[in-house]
Amino acid sequence: MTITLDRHGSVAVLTIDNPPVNALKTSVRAQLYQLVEVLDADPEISAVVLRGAGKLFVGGADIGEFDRPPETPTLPDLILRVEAAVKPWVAAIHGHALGGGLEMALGCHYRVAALGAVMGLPEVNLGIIPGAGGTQRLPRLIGLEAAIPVIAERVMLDSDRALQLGLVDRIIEGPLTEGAVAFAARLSQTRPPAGTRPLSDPGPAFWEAASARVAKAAKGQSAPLAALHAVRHGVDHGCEAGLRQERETFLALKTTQESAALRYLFFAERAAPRPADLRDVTPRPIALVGVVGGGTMGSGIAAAFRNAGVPVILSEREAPALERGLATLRGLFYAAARRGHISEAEAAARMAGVTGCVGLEGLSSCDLVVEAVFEDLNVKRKVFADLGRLCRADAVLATNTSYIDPRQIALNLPAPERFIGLHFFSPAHVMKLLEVVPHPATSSEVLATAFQLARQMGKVPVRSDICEGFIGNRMLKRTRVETEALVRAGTPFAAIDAALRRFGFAMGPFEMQDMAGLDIAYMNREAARARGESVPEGPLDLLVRAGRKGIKTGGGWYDYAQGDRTPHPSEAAAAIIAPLVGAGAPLAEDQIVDRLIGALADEGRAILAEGIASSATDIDLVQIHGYGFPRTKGGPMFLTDRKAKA
Ligand code: T1G
Repeated sequence: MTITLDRHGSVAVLTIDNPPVNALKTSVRAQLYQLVEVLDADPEISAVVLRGAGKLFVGGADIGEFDRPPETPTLPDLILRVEAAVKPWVAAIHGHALGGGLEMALGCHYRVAALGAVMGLPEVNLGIIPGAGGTQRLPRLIGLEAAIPVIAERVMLDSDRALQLGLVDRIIEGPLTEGAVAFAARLSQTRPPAGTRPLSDPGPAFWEAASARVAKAAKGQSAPLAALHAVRHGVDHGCEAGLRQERETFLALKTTQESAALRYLFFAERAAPRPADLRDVTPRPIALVGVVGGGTMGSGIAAAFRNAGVPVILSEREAPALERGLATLRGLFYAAARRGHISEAEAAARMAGVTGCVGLEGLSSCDLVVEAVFEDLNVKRKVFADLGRLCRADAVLATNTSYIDPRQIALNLPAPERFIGLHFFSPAHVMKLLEVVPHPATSSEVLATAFQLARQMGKVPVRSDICEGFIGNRMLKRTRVETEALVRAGTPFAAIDAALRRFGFAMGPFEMQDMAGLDIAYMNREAARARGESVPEGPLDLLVRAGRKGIKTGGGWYDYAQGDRTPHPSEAAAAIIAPLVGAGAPLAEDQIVDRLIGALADEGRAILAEGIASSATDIDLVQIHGYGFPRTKGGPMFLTDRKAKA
């Protein structure tokens, strides 16, 4: 049974026990629907408390059920039935009450909450809108001003705020169930005003401001504005009409590719830190991390560990470089405080958890050391030779290399079973992707430790076997080959950027190169040429040789005004690359997109076939969390797979 019924005097306590998040799957709804009838008819029962087992109330409807038509009783049916119950129902909320879970609580006549509970309607994250009354009942309980950010802008409410707004009738400081029962036992048979009372229209200016705000926060996703329209429909046409329109919109959005993509990523991101083959392996405790190198990557990696509460020692070769690294770290924490992401006190605490050392000796007590020095094999080899001598035999040693073969780096390292590649993406304290690149000798315990750390840091870890560029940069290299071929054949690079921006990328590949710096790719091309690989002279080579390395030199593919990152068409760049630009007919926008997404998927299939990636989903996670692939498209593998099935 997933619902248990206990009697506390005249109060019935119903407990939903459907791990892991008490999702309101069909069988749970059916049992609850029957229990409304039973409890209404029971003369011994004066009130009902509804609670969740485990760490939360209810995490929502069961997202896993969304690929098939809803089964009865639907959640709206159940909520209407509870709302019409003869006996008063009290939702006792702890942990999370999200989506359908909060809608279920809104259908109850009262709500009490434990301290620290979190309530929200995050459906728009899944490309849908609340589909069981949230867009209608919440505004009628707490007002439009407070409800719209929850419904359409992903805002969560904690217990205190919920009490302040009237979403919660009481906060229970002691044991929640006891407090809820005591609250319910005192309820008379009078009812609070129905959650479906009319709402007065705040006028066009309110809706214009709300639409502008919601559209901006939506970042190209369609559900947030649809959620706002559902709220407004109920204001304009009454609650009944609002409930109908909300349900129609929810059912329609559920079948869109955008929602399928977002739900696909929802499950993929949660499964990523817990690969099946490591679920029974105990990770090592990591209480102190050393980071070698205080440059952009090293300071970002140190910040990522500090943001996860792990103490860090930052090591540099000389004091001035160490000071610069510590100053960069301090800047990152206080910038987060200035943006309001953390308090000043938290910024100070994060910085207090960082110590610095000159040289590597100070890292001897670390449980994990991450190397983030210059991308040169000999430099890295030397660092690991010293770490192998100075660090504890059980310390995990990791390289942040983005290109070099970890087997080469660890060539002379004793006990290579503790060695692993942890490829962070810049800025390392922001980007979620972490490519985990095991050495052939890496132990499963060290691998499990890497995945556990990724989870602790809120990162999306993806295991990659060893090839040039691992998964992400290998696919980036393929994109570069394709885009260069398009330019040579006559498609303007600015048209390629525009096409991909309209597809959903934040910026096109050429704008991206200008931001990252063309000289990095140029260096890799020159290194490949030095290895005897055939890398034909390309437009990028001509630009770098002409000193156009991107934003940092005021121009690359585009021109940039001083201190401004806005790309402007460049006659100079066009003249430099003219000898290599073809006179062929430029591709149309959809052809550009098809060609480039097709190339990404083609390289992804090769990566899968070679066993470099474990799954197509992992490849999509790399693209989404490392290279800005639009979430609403799911990833190159998801997209091409759906097209093939269409
Ligand atoms: N349905 C099905 N599975 C879910 C789920 C859900 N709603 N929420 C989580 N899971 C799975 C998840 O995939 C993972 O599976 C496991 O539970 C633990 O998740 C009608 C239409 C509740 C804050 O969007 O935010 O209601 O990998 O690692 O860190 O209007 O889960 O172990 O196999 O995230 O403790 C709206 C989504 C749904 C909330 C718990 N609700 N969930 O966090 O665990 S749509 C949401 C979360 C809806 C109605 C609409 C979090 C959590 P596995 P986890 P956690």
